[in-house]
Amino acid sequence: MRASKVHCLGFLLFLIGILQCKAEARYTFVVEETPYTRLCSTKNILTVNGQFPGPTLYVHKGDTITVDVYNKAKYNITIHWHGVKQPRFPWSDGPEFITQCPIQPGAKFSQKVIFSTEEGTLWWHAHSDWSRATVHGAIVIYPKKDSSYPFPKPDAEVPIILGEWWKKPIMEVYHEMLISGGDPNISDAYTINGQPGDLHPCSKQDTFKLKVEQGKTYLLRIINAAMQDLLFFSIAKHSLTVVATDASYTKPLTRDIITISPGQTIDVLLKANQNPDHYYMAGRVYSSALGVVYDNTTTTAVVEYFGNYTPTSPPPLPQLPYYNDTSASVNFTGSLRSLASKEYPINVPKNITNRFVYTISINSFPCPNNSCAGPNGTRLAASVNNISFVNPSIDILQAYYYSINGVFGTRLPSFPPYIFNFTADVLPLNLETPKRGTEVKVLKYNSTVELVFQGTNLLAGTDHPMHLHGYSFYVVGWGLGNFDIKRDPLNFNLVDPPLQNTIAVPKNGWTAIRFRADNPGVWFMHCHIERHLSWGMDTAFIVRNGAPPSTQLLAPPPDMPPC
Ligand SMILES: [Cu+2]
Repeated sequence: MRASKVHCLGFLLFLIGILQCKAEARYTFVVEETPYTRLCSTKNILTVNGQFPGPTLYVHKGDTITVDVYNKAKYNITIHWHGVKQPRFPWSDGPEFITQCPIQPGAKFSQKVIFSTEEGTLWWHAHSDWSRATVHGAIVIYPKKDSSYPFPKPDAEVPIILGEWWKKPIMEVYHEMLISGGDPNISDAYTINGQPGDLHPCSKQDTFKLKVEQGKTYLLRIINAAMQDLLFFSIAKHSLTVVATDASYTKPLTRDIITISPGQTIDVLLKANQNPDHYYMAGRVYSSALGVVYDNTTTTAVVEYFGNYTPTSPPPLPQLPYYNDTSASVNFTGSLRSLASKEYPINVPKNITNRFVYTISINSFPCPNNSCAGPNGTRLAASVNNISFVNPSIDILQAYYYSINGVFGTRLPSFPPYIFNFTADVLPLNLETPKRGTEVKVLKYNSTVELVFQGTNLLAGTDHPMHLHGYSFYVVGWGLGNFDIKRDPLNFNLVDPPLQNTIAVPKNGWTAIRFRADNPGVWFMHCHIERHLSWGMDTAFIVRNGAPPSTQLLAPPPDMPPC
């Protein structure tokens, strides 16, 4: 009797073990250099498991997984799970010098990835130097097993990863920019699922093809993994119905063209409802900065209907907006709405504890003898409330957790330190130079935040896709020109604002977001245009612990990469 009880207990523990193994799946990411050929030339790129784009992670809402990241390359690396909130566990969030020091060549870091409220599409990418150009992949988050989509189940699902390719090694492009102080080299092509497409040399045979059957519906999980630019995207003779962005469902929005900013994900339904034929899908840059060079090429893939027919040659190309068509961009982005239904309710903070206005600017520092490659011999920079972010010596999370002084400051201004006509055509030169610093903002647990990003026209006003780690936020308002603190809040959308982790603040305009600071930790916030990030358009929130232990930071894992 006694023995059988023990046996039962043993069997029960065995079962629980199996269940846990199932809930906590393990993946291996080996970061290594792999030769890839694009645009008629071959170079070594950093990959995960030899793949470009990298492997797709498939999870269900609420899963926790572990990814064992092995660095077999000769560069430092970190991996970030973009849009995954990692409740109470910033330790494996990934941004270099914010939540960890890099994984050094030969080292390994086991990263726990904790999914909670996210459902839809996210992605993972490197978060050190510019390695994310090729080190990235999709994350597909299915609904919980007993649940389904808030739209008819599509017949098939396909990740569409938009990327950016340089013939030069990306580290060279990055280091040349740092040394010269000027703009980086523009890319040679954009890519769809790693391929530049038919309009580029030596590319046609490998162009990505989406095979479709007439009458069926396809869920395209579109990710903008490009480094430097917002992109317009469209499919010839087909409309796209947006159903989610940044792993949060939206009211269906049907458009011929979408705009997607670096960091953002957009799920769309594509109905194969045209004559069986070949049709191009295409992506092209939306670049709003005056006088800044950009990659003006078009990337394509082909939607190919099954059946016996002679395809139109070449296939029809979609019409994309002009390169600097700000109204096309804001018209789309400003039309996104949360589902805000009974099954998918929203929870916009109404009583605001913390009100902030952050200017986001392109700046410049003087150079000795005007010897840099920025405007008038200066060095290009960028800032948040006039502070250009400097990477600390060790990561901010470690310094905060172990109370190590002198690593970061907590004095990021809550409001712009200088008030001027932020979006004027001409601005005094003396406003161009920011301060340098590693300043963050500390928030009380469960306090609420309303943050207005105010774009400025210093040097060259442009769109800034601002990304916050550890949270999704409600985009409650936006406008062109200067934010009016009295008038504009009256028009905020508190009914069905979209819930996003990245929002493109329009050129010479502003965007207001709200969130509740209920995830303790250190959370990076930065522009997702890679050169702006490198120039200092970055800061972080430190969200303090709450009183109950269940609202406090979890302990660090034993294998945090050493600084
Ligand atoms: Cu930016």
